[in-house]
Formats: sequence, C-alpha cells, structure tokens
Amino acid sequence: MSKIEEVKAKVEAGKSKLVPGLVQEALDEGSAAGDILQAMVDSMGVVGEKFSSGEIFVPEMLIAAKAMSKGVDVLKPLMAGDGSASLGTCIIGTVAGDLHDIGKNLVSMMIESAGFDMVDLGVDVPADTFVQAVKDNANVKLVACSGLLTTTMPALKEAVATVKAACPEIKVIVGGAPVTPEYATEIGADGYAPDAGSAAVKAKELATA
Ligand code: B1M
Repeated sequence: MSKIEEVKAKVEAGKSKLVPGLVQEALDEGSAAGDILQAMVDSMGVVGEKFSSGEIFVPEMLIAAKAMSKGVDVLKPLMAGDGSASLGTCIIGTVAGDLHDIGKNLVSMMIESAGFDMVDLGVDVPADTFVQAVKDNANVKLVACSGLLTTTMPALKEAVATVKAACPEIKVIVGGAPVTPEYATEIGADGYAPDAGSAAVKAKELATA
C-alpha cells in the first residue's frame, strides 16, 4: 500500500494519532500536498457513503473528520500564501444549523493563500453574525458562506439576503455540497464555487472586479 493509500485508509478509520505522521511520511516520499489532500477528501466521500448505507453512524463520521483535520494541519503551512499582498478581508463561516467545517476550513485556507486576510466565524453562524463581522473588521471585501446540508440551504439564503440588505457593497460567495450555481444565483449570491481551489479563484475575481 502506498503512503497516500495508507493516509486514505487511516482517515476513513478515524486514526487521528496516526494520520499526521503518515501525511508527513507521504510528503517526505515526494507526494504533492494537493494529492494527499485529495486522498483525504476522497476518504470523506467513502465515509459519507458508509453513513448513507447505515454501515457507520455519526460518531464514526466525527472521528474520521477529526483525523482528516489533523492531516490538514500538516499540509496547511505548505498550502498557505506568502502574505505579501492583501486583497482585503474575507469573513467566512458555516451557516446557522450546520456543524460541518472541514470544507469551510479548506476554502478558508485557499482563499487566504490567494491573498486575503481571513476572519473565520466557525460553524452554526447566524446571518446577523456575518453582518456584525463585516462591521467589526477593517477592509472587508467578501463574505463566504458554506452549507453542507440540504436542510441548511434556507440558512444560506438568509445569510446572503441579510448581508446584502445591510452591506450591499460586500460580495458574497457561497458553496458546499448541496449548493448549485443555479441556487447561488437564485438566492442572490455574487459567486459560487464547487471546491476550495475554485473558491479562491472566484474570491479574487470578485474582490478585484
Ligand atoms: Co454529516 N452529513 N451530518 N457530519 N457529513 C454529510 C454532509 C452527508 C452528505 C452524509 C451522507 O448522508 N452521505 C449528510 C447530508 C445529507 C444532505 O443534507 N444532503 C450528512 C448528515 C445527514 C449529517 C447529520 C444530519 C447526521 C445526523 O445527525 N443524523 C449531522 C448534521 C449535524 C449538523 O450539521 N447540524 C451530521 C454531522 C456530521 C459530523 C459532525 C459527524 C461530521 C462533521 C464534522 C466536521 O465537519 N467537523 C460529518 C461529516 C464528516 C460528514 C461527511 C461524511 C464528510 C463532510 C466533509 O468534511 N467532506 C459528509 C459526507 C460527504 O461529504 N460525502 C456528511 C469533505 C470536505 C472536504 O468536503 O465539506 O463537501 P465538503 O467541502 C468541499 C465542497 O463542498 C466545497 O469545497 C470543499 C472543499 O473542496 N465547499 C465550498 C464547501 N464549502 C464551500 C464554500 C464555498 C465554496 C465551496 O464558498 C464559500
């Protein structure tokens, strides 16, 4: 089994203590950080399928998520930007009622690497809190809202509407597994991205338009 395959297997199995060391070993063997990250993202896909089929339950999903986060911590310094140019501040959070943060954290990491200063509000963020953060922080150009559940898509809509009503000049980008470009347009978001890499590209595009 290659090191990357081992990382994938141990993330699936939720082995938080082993994953960071294996990620480091995969890097030392010459694997690209992006490939290791993709392997861990794939693991979470497998975990989701096992959850859907009733093979595993919420606690197993949670420990797999923790294992992935530990692996991402090792990769983070390699994927961060050099901080030389700031495109402004980006407020990011997972919307109200939603506790999923791995995707949001990856998106935050990539937008930061594109040149933004990030303010991460965490998970389960009420719409008003996004607005307050825009007011409390300097040079905010962008609000990024993540939503992973079909049941929290209305919260995404509320977040966009609330930010747009209070701060029309601020661009809002949305994303997350159930979100489509059509839905993003329907709820009045300025941008949509399907993954962390394209979120960074879209963020830059919106802030420099
Ligand atoms: Co949950 N969960 N979960 N879960 N969970 C999903 C999302 C699910 C698809 C699993 C399944 O049934 N197959 C399903 C949602 C079904 C649906 O609504 N369509 C689900 C469910 C049902 C639930 C609960 C309701 C389960 C229960 O309690 N019965 C519950 C809800 C809790 C809540 O939020 N209120 C729940 C709980 C949890 C845990 C807490 C145990 C844990 C999260 C831990 C954590 O995040 N710290 C968890 C996990 C781990 C998952 C899966 C397995 C993995 C999610 C993940 O991290 N993926 C997930 C199944 C799956 O995704 N296949 C599942 C990896 C991550 C890199 O991808 O988050 O999609 P993702 O992010 C991507 C893109 O979506 C995009 O870029 C990211 C990186 O490329 N993206 C953006 C994300 N945000 C973006 C923002 C942008 C742009 C792009 O712009 C701003």
